[in-house]
Amino acid sequence: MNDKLGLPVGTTLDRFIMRKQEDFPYATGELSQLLRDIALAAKIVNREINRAGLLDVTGAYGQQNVQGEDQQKLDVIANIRFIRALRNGGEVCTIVSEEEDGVIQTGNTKGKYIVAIDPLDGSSNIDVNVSIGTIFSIYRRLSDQGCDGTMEDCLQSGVRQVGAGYVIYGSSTMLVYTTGNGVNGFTYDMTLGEFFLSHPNICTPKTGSIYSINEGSFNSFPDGVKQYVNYCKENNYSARYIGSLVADFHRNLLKGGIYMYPPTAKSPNGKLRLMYECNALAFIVEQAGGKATNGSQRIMELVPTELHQRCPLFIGSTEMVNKVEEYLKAEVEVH
Ligand code: P6P
Repeated sequence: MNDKLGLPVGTTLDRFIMRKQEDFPYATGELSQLLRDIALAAKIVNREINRAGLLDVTGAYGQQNVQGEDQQKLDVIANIRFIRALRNGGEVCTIVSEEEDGVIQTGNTKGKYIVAIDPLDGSSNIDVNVSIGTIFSIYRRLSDQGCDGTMEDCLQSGVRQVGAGYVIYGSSTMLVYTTGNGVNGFTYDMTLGEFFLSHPNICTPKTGSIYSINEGSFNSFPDGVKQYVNYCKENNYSARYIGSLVADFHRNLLKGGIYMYPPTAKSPNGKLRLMYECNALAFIVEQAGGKATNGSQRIMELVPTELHQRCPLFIGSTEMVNKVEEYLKAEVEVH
């Protein structure tokens, strides 16, 4: 199989990035270098995760992040590794990280790019050996080069992303990303230390029969979501919920399905963060032919006002997202 460029499965990530760059006559290579920097950090974090059980870097770090969530040791390690790789790479002026209260200025004042990142999502699953992931969005800065990135640079809508991707540290480690021309997946070969093109030109099925949601919160779901969950049961869909966003999203992307994190009593605005979870996965799923909304609005058109703001997320196969939106719309019309 080949991707849109005709590059064969087995092409290295580096060669793929170079060929993609050739397609952009005015590309000067900075975005390509940024992607390489992310891949480098992913390799390092992958090694730390694989050794976690042996090096006693599992478990809680003993502090909480800005979200008030207990940081895991690997959360902190991953955050340090990605910030270091982006700082040393030189292309990124400012970073928004789930693990940091405010923005991180890298000192690369000539850097053209902003990165919003969840260095290690689902980290509570680390100790029980469940797949976890890194999620990232890339934006061009709006401010002039020569100074630190601004808050306006960081609070851009998802439609302004120039790149987005995730790393899934699972039965195999994969990097899946888009720069706005389709979605491609690369599988990591630890023996060679390389990512190889394994899933060229990923297209997600228009519909599916897998639904992912934490039904433990069913009683506090909006009525429209309750009705859709019951619709899934009546149609004998499969309930698949790993509790790790990247793992649930990746399976649904390849097989067809929908992941939902609606407003709940515990998380009235949903649990997932717009800047470094929802926007990135929304860009990917749209590039793969799917859909991502907050139940009524396109995720990528939401205008961010805070770095760590949360939003409800309905993401996956277009026809499945449309269906839950029908139930939610009917709920609104009834009230
Ligand atoms: P709940 C992990 O903490 C995470 O951010 C996502 O990876 C995951 O899908 C979700 O939260 C799980 O949340 O409330 O169902 O445990």
